[in-house]
Amino acid sequence: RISFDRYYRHAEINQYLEEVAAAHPDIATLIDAGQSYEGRDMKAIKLSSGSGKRMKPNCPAGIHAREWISPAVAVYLLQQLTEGSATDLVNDVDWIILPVLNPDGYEFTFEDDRFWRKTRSITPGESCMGVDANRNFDFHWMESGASSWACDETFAGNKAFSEPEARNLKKIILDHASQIDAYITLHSYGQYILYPWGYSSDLPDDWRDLDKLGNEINDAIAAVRGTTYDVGSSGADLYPAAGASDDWSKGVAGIKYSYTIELPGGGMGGFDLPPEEIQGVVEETLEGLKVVGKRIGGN
Ligand code: 0X9
Ligand code: ZN
Repeated sequence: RISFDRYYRHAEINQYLEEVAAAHPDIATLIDAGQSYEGRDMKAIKLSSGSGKRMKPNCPAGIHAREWISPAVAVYLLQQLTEGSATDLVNDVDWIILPVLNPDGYEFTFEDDRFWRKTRSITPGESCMGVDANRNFDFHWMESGASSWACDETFAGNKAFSEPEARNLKKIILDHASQIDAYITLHSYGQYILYPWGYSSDLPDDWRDLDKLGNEINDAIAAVRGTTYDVGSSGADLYPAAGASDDWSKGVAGIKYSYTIELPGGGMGGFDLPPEEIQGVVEETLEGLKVVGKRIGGN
C-alpha cells in the first residue's frame, strides 16, 4: 500500500494505476488516454461498480507541471476509493481519475526545473518551449488572461488544442460526456474552490448550484483540521483566464458541476509543499471530494 510521505514520478504513478486495476478487476478499468508530446503514456482509471448509475465525477490532475500536490491528491483519492475510507462511494457513482495530465512537464520538474508550468512542446517558429495546457481549450480561447508569446507562462498555443495532452483529456471527457456530472480539476496553490466562468467575470445561470456545492466541499474540508477555502467564480474571484479545462468542460461538454480546486501552498514560492505536509492535505481534500461523490450519487 503506497504511502504519502513523498512525491511520486510519472512512471511510479502509472505503475500504481496498473496495480490497482489488477487488484480490483471488478471495479477498475484502465483507460489508455493517449500519449504526451514526448511520447509518455497517459493513463486514467475508471472505477465503477456497474450499478447502472450513469453519473461520474471526473478528476484530472497535474495539468500544471510544478503543482505536485495535485497528482498526489488524485492518487490518494484512487487509493481511498479502492481500499480505504471511501470504497462506499464507488457503489453509487463512477469515477474517472487521470493523475498526471502533463507528464512531460511533470518529469521536467523533477529533472531540470522544479518550477516549470507548461507542456514541453515546440511550437513551429518559436524558440521557447511549452504551452499552458490550461489556456489551450477551445472555449473563448485567447480572450483573456492568456498570452500569444511563446516564452510566456500563460502561452495559449498557436491554436486551440495544439497540445496532445489537452486533446487527450478532451477525448476522455467527450467519450463519457453524457454520463459525467462533475469535473474537478486539481491545481495549486491558494485555497480556492473555483467554478466557471473563468474567461470573464460573467456567471453561468446555475451559478448558485455550483456555489452551494462549492461551499459544502469547503465545509467538509474545514471540518478535518480547519483549512478553509474561498469559494467563487474564477473570473470574478481569481482572475479572468480563458481556454481553461474547467470552462470547456461546462461550456462545451455540458458538465454542470465544474470546479478548479487550488490546493494549499507551501515551500518556496508556494508550489513546493514539503513532503511531510502531503498526508494532511490529501486527507482533508478527500473529504471535500467525497461530498461531490455523495451529491452526484444522490446521497
Ligand atoms: O491560471 C490557472 O490556470 C489556474 N490557476 S494556477 O495558479 N493553478 O495556474 C486557475 C484556473 C481557473 N479557471 C479558469 N480561469 N477558467
Ligand atoms: Zn495550475
